[in-house]
Amino acid sequence: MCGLEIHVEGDRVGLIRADRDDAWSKGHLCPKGTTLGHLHHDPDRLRQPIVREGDTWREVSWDEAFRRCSDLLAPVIEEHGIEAVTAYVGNPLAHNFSLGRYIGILIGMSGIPMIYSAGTVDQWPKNVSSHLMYGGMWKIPVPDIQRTDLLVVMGANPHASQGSLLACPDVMGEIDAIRARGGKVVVVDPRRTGTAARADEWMPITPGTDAALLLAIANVVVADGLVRLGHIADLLDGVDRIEELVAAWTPERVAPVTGISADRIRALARDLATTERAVVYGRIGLCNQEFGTLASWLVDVVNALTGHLDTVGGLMFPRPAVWSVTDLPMPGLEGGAENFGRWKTRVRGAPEVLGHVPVSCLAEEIATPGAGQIRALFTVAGNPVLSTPGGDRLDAALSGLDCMISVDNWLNETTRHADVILPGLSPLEQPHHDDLIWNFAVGSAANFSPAIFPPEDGRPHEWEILIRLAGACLGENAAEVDVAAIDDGFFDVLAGTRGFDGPTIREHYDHGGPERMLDLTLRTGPFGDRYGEQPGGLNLDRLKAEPHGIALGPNEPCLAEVLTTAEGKVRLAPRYITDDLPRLAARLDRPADDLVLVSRRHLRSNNSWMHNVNVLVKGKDRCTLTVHPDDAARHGVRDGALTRVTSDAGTVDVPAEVTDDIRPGVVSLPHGWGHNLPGTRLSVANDHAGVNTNVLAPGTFVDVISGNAAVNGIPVTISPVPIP
Ligand SMILES: Nc1nc2c(c(=O)[nH]1)N[C@H]1C(S)=C(S)[C@@H](COP(=O)(O)OP(=O)(O)OC[C@H]3O[C@@H](n4cnc5c(=O)[nH]c(N)nc54)[C@H](O)[C@@H]3O)O[C@H]1N2
Ligand SMILES: Nc1nc2c(c(=O)[nH]1)N[C@H]1C(S)=C(S)[C@@H](COP(=O)(O)OP(=O)(O)OC[C@H]3O[C@@H](n4cnc5c(=O)[nH]c(N)nc54)[C@H](O)[C@@H]3O)O[C@H]1N2
Ligand SMILES: [Mo]
Repeated sequence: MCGLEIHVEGDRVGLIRADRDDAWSKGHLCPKGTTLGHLHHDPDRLRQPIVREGDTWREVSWDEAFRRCSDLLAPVIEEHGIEAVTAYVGNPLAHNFSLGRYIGILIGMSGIPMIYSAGTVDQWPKNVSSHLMYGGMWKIPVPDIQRTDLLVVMGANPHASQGSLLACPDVMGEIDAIRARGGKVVVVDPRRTGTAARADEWMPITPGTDAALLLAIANVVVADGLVRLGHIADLLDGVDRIEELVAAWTPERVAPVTGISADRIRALARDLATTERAVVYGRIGLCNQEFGTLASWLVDVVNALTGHLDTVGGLMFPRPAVWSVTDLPMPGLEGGAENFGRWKTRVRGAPEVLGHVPVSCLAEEIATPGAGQIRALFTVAGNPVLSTPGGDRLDAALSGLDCMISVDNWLNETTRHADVILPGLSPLEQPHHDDLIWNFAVGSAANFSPAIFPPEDGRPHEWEILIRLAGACLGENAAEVDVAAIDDGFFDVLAGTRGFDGPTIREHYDHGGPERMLDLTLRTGPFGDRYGEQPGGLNLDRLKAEPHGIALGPNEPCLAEVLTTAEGKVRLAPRYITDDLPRLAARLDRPADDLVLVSRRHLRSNNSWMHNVNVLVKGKDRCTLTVHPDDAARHGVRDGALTRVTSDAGTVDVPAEVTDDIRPGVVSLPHGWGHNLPGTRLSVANDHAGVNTNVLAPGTFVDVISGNAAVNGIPVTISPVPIP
């Protein structure tokens, strides 16, 4: 979403820098953005489909690759049905228009009954709370950090991530600006992060106990008579119920387990309630934990009780210029939680929630023989061997598949198991309009970037690959699928949801694909020209005439229009979630863990896949175990020395980094490392291998009611690795 200025010399990318005139990012850029040229020129990046032949790979034509996909899928489907086929879809879908828009075709049209995704190692708890509170899993309010005077950051480190479920250019600049205008920033995190270092206060919390902290904050707000519902009072259902529920959760009760003193909790609660513009922001540290849904829900509850939901400087609902596929209603998910658990997984018996089960189930569903066994897998822009709990088990299971097809640009830890790899275009060979992430932006804007380089002759776009694979699942030869017809059909469905006749408005176009769909979703969006009904409104041609993009203003209160619950109100106390409170209460009485593991991110990294860019990985090794000096001393661990970390799930040996920037009793590893596996083609990443933290993550350690992985708060032991 940051505007780039890309200088090209012939067919080479020269300098990439921030576009100072960009209407949205105004010259801000993170180090990843400057490396698109490296990704484009990376000699390891696949440019041709490859098919496995025993232990070797052969580059083939697209026709042959597609044909091979059909040949591999057909016998599986014939013998075991489409139920034996699944897909894992990964994070880059969220910022690749071609994939993000068309994955729905692979999933929806192919007949694949269910898929796995990175969602259950990420934001699933927030999806659950939003679905139950507001009536839509993607109706996620974001903190209005540009206009707030008190920001409480819980389980997020925008210093590294640049904001998550929060799109705002130069987040750290905005955090500095809060303080510069006399406001305050508090960071609740077991680690003293780069964000905490720039805040007024760091609250080192015990991992997994944020829900208890938030309940105590709500308790004080209620007990002190500070509830202030403001203009949304009539839109809130269940305030009384919340007041009852929080009564038992006094600061004194939660202080010992959270590690935050009762006085401090009271003061923070009062600050939140009495500051006109204040907001609590919670992110992945609150989701990827044992009580993820409770914590994610309570963030919104506390904001609502203190008058900071749907208000300037509080949590606000974005209004993206372009509506995304996440706006489409999900069949079977009307209503509330009564629709959860429609089915359970075969091996573990995990119930589906919002159509997903814990991603760690995938390994056992592949490895366990019997009716219903998964025998064919698509991976689309995902690297679950590194990024999901028990990735080592999945790694072992993948080689037992009858058919694995990966839509991916690299031969990495996951795709090395594929039978066919179908590479997408480089980020510079395709146009770009950020899609999903505008749903989480502090304001509205639109920006279209044309492709810089033409794709090599005959190379399909990823949307086309996805359509062909859907066809293959239906028994067609993927090479011969009528891509245009399916694309037209999809367009018509989307147009229909906005009250337009697809075939009629298709007359406006001489092309299909993502650009046509982008135009549709822009024109029928809140700022669009509605194909002439709103003269002066936006369309793609107008957007293209503005290379620096178009800013459309900050978020505005709009709760009433956002809500899609049956009664048109916020369900502040959904039964499905409040029923989970006894599990949290039991946590208060559990003996303290000696040592637990949490995850972290680094600025010059992106999950598992940008480690093949030399400028991002050079310098000090970042895949280290951070340990507090007291814990290091207790366990005989020395700074820089190889240290053994063991959990119920596995063991890794990794250099320790002794630092007091972490709470005693907590150690931390970044995720996305563990490269240099045999058969991968990642020359740079393999020289900076690191270890896979997800070997330590037990797949069964989840936030029970969402099924989301708890990769934070994993009990571990540490010891020095003996020097042979
Ligand atoms: N322990 C622990 N584990 C975690 C997390 C954590 O905090 N701690 N975080 C979780 C989170 S939030 C996420 S989102 C997941 C990420 O999990 P994944 O999405 O599975 O992992 P990524 O590393 O993002 O993998 C991206 C894949 O996409 C490929 N790719 C990159 N660009 C493109 C493209 O343009 N087209 C195609 N077709 N492929 C492309 C890359 O080669 C790579 O294989 O990890 C999760 N895992
Ligand atoms: N540079 C860079 N940017 C990224 C990514 C990347 O890999 N690199 N990944 C992208 C993706 S896919 C995502 S989802 C976002 C995530 O963006 P963020 O949510 O900001 O994720 P992190 O930077 O991992 O910060 C999470 C913090 O939660 C803390 N934490 C762990 N357990 C707990 C707990 O129990 N309670 C509390 N209060 N805190 C806890 C961790 O110490 C960590 O500091 O970042 C995105 N941006
Ligand atoms: Mo993520």
